[in-house]
Amino acid sequence: MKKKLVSAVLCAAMTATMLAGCGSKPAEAPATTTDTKTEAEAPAADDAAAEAPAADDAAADDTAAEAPADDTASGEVVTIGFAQVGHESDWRTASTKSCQTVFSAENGYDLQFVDCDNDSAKQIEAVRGFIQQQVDYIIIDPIVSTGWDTVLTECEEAGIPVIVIDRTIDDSDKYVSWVGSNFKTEGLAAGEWLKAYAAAKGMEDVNVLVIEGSTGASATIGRTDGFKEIADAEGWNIIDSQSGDFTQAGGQEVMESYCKSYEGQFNVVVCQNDNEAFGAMEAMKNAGVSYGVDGDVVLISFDACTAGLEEVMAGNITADFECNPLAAPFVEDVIKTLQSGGTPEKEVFMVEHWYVKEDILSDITVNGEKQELTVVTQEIIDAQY
Ligand code: GYE
Repeated sequence: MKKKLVSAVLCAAMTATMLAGCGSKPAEAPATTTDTKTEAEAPAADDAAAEAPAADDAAADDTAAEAPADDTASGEVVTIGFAQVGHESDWRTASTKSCQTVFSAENGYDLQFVDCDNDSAKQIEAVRGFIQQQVDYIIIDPIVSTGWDTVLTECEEAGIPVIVIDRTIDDSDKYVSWVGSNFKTEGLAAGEWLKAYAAAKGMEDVNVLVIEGSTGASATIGRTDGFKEIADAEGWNIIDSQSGDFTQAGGQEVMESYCKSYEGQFNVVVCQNDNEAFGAMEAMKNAGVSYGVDGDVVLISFDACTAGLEEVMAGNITADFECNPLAAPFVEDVIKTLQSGGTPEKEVFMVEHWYVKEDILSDITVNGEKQELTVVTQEIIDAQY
């Protein structure tokens, strides 16, 4: 089915849901904008332990807001094709689970899920397959940020709205909404944190090795650019920067070669996701390099999924910059807005926190805005995805 009448009451309730936040930290509203991109919201000042019982509140909101997508009168089910990046990381697993949970049969959806295995050609084919199946909506998490205009034009011609999640599409605007994170802000935050940390610890030289994510992914581009902006301004030495493809094996392989090539020359390792950090930790351990809060090497990571936060709490990852994968409730809001004939927000930004173990710094300034650092607790880990 393509169009459905939804009551004004539902419409209002959906707006409430949109503003209610999502997942394990639903009390916080994501930033939204209808025109240009804005920076992600500052992390909440209080830590998760101090937050109101957010999950329960949101669950209540959701219940109030959610009429099942299944039109019970007609028995119609909303069919969604989801072209997912792959299965490379803990973050990806959480993202897939979020979509499968929200777009379940019980909720009135038929979710056609394709794991594109990090293969851009396969992802374009998946989208074409969804067009052939005449699904109602297509969700794309773009493996790479370019090469999209032709297939998005095909979606448009077929009258199928496309919703982009997580990574951005940078060479076409033929999609109705994007829900995700500001990756450049994440990279800037990592840089600003390192700047403040290096000053607090009296680090004289900052010699950095970067393990990038997958080449061409907007998450990689944004985190690299953001961190580099601060590194350049501070005159840090970025010794090398290579892709670990967002995997543990990739992170380990790159770090093994770094340990051989740059023995004794580095004191900071930046991994662009937790899984790469786990691999880098293994490589450093094997090479006899100490890392983390008591080690010789400052280890920075991104994502802050459960296992990543456990390593922060253990003191192995020095700082972890969150990327929230629980976009699906917001995608559902977009779909419900479309169902009711409304115009959804063009961009919805997820809310994120910056996690550390030590409490020597309480905040950093990112894009001229004060942002709190959150000291990881077991309670936070238990609530994380
Ligand atoms: O950081 C990484 C995943 O696109 C933000 O992709 C996502 C990234 C995430 O593989 O773990």
